[in-house]
Formats: sequence, C-alpha cells, structure tokens
Amino acid sequence: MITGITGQDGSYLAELLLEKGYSVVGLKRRTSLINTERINHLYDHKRFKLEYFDLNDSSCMWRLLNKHKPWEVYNLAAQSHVRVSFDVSESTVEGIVMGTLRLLNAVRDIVPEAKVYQASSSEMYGDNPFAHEPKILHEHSLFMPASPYACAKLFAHNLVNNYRKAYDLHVSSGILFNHESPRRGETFVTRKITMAAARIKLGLQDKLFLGNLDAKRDWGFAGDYVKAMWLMLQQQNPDDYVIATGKTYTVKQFLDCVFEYAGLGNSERYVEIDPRLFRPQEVPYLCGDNKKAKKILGWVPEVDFEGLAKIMYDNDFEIQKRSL
Ligand code: NDP
Ligand code: GDR
Repeated sequence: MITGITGQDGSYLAELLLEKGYSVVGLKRRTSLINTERINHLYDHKRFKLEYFDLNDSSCMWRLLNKHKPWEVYNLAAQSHVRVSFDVSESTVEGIVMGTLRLLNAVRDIVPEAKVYQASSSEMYGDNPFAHEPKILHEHSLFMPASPYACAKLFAHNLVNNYRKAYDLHVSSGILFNHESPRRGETFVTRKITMAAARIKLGLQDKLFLGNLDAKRDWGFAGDYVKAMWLMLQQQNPDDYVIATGKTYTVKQFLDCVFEYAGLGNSERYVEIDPRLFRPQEVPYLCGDNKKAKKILGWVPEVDFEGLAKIMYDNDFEIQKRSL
C-alpha cells in the first residue's frame, strides 16, 4: 500500500514493486482535475489498484487497512513544498503529523505485523549551525527544522521512533535528501530550471525567475531512492537511514550545468532574481552521509549530478518540442 501514489516517488515505487511481483494498492486523494499523469501507464496492470484516501481522514485509513491487509505500507503522502508550507502551514502540518499518527495507530490496531516506511526528510536538519561544509549529515546529526514542513516531518519522524519501541512495530524512516527526476513537480527548483532551459532553447520563453541561488543541496535520482525505501522494509529490524549521494552543489551550479548542456551559454543572461521566491528561513547547506545505507542495505546511488541534469533536460526538451 502506497500513500501519495500520484506523486513523484509514489509512481517510481509502484513501478518497482510491480516489477518485483507485488500487488500494489495506491492511495490517492480526490482532486478537481485529473492528476494521475505519473501513474496512467500502470492502470492496465492487473496487480495495480487505486483507492481514494486523504491524510486527514482516519476512517478511510481504517477501512482500507481492513480491506487490503497490506504487509508493506509506504507513507509518502504530504504537502511536500517547503516554501508553500509557510503559506499553508496548518494543513501541511496537519497532514504530515496527524496523517502519520493516524496511519501508525491504524497499523498498530489492524496490521501490526506490517512493515511501514515513513518518508522523513533532510529538511529536518534545517539551519543546523554545526552542518557546514565539509561536514556531512548522518542519522544522529542535530535536527533544527526551519519550516512548518520540516517541523512536521520531524514530529512524524519522532512518532515513528516512539511507535517502533512502544509497540514493537516494524516502522522505518528514510531520511531522504533531495531527489529529482523527469517526474519532479514543476515548482521544485531543478525541474523549474530544466523546463525553462528547454523552453528557452526552443524560443518559447526568454526569462527564468529564481530565488536563492547559493543554497546547497545533495541531489540524487528518485528512481534510485525508491529502491532504498524497499530495501529498508526487507531488513529484519526497522531503523532510520540517510539516503543521499554525499555530494553537494549550489542551485547556481545546477543552473549552469543545465544551461551549458543545453548549449545556451551563460545562464545569467536569462535569470532574474525574484525576492518573492526566497523563504522566510532558508536551509543553506545539505549533504548526507550514506555510509549506513551502503553498509546495511547495500544501497548505492547510480545517477550522478550531471547525469540527473541531462535526464531531466532531455525529457523536458522532448515534451516542449512536442507541444510546438
Ligand atoms: P510529491 O509532492 O510529488 O507527492 C506528494 C503526494 O502526496 C501526492 O500524491 C499528493 O497528492 C499526496 N498528498 C498531499 N497531500 C495529501 C493529502 N492531504 N491526502 C492525501 N494525499 C496527499 O512528493 P514526492 O513524491 O517528491 O515525495 C514523497 C514523500 O517524500 C513526501 O512525503 C515528501 O515530503 C518526502 N520527501 C521527498 C523528498 C524529495 O526530494 N522528493 C526528499 C525527502 C522527503 P496530489 O497529487 O493530489 O497532490
Ligand atoms: P527543497 O526543494 O526546499 O530542498 O525541498 P526546492 O527544489 O523547492 O528548493 C531547493 C533550493 O532551491 C532554492 N530555490 C528555489 N526553490 C524553488 N522551489 N523555486 C525557486 O524558484 C527557487 N530558487 C531558488 C530554495 O530556496 C532551496 O534552497 C525538497 C522537497 O522535495 C521536500 O519535500 C523534501 O523534503 C526536500 O527536498 C528534501
């Protein structure tokens, strides 16, 4: 069972589990427009099923767990945009915190033997004054969340640790650093950049508005990261794992990498800084230590920074070209 099936990670994870022979129940919320673009290709699969659900509705969680009795549950649903979480703070926190708590309670009471994955985040480290280059963040580094989103993820992360010990549940948290793909939401910075570069290349756009270009992120490929989620639930014991590449780059470096690959030359010709895109509090630097995941899960990231930028740009170029 996967919550957040219509999202980037939900779609890659569903593909992975179907390939492994699982039956997958994807949980989606009702939206006024159809937003199943990332999973439409799975509809005809006989082991794939969709159900309506909402993080804010415990009765539907109980009904669905009772109906399907899953043995693995991946909790991916969330309002996942950090800046937007400052604007819609209550519903972001409500969904992440209460949604996770509702799910954990329902698992405890209905399918206590099920293995659960919780989508924790590197944003939980936040504006950690001890996390400066070249320091890399591990499972026990200090968390100093710097947004309503990150505060909520840390609350949920703590709940997972609490329920693991209190009720002997097999609940694992993946502290995933930023991971991107051609399916990344269009308002996250990497996708915004690759889409804009493709449109500029094709003469469909001439400017790109961005916020803080100095922030550093540890960017990996979503397809690699969902493999780590699955591996966590195959372990005998539940635990927390950092999933990251161990390398960090500024937003400006990602921008330059994409513009250079696109043959557009200096990105400064096209970029304007829009102060509205800055956050009330920024997370300046993130770089993760993946030693534990490598050692215990045998997980290694396969796509590197340049490879990721190319996959995303090539995809967006094709999409934009088709729209001409
Ligand atoms: P997306 O934003 O792409 O997907 C989020 C999913 O959650 C969507 O399916 C969305 O539905 C669903 N959702 C949001 N609110 C609700 C709600 N109230 N009830 C039911 N469903 C809801 O995120 P990603 O796939 O990138 O990330 C997956 C998870 O991992 C998230 O929890 C995110 O916070 C976390 N994470 C992501 C990282 C990343 O770099 N991608 C890194 C670390 C953690 P809809 O399509 O209708 O909006
Ligand atoms: P992040 O990703 O906040 O790290 O959260 P995002 O791509 O939104 O921002 C990364 C960095 O880029 C800077 N930035 C901009 N960001 C956006 N969105 N738009 C812009 O125009 C822009 N210009 C500069 C930001 O300030 C930031 O420093 C993602 C989400 O997937 C979370 O759900 C997840 O938990 C974390 O990654 C790990």
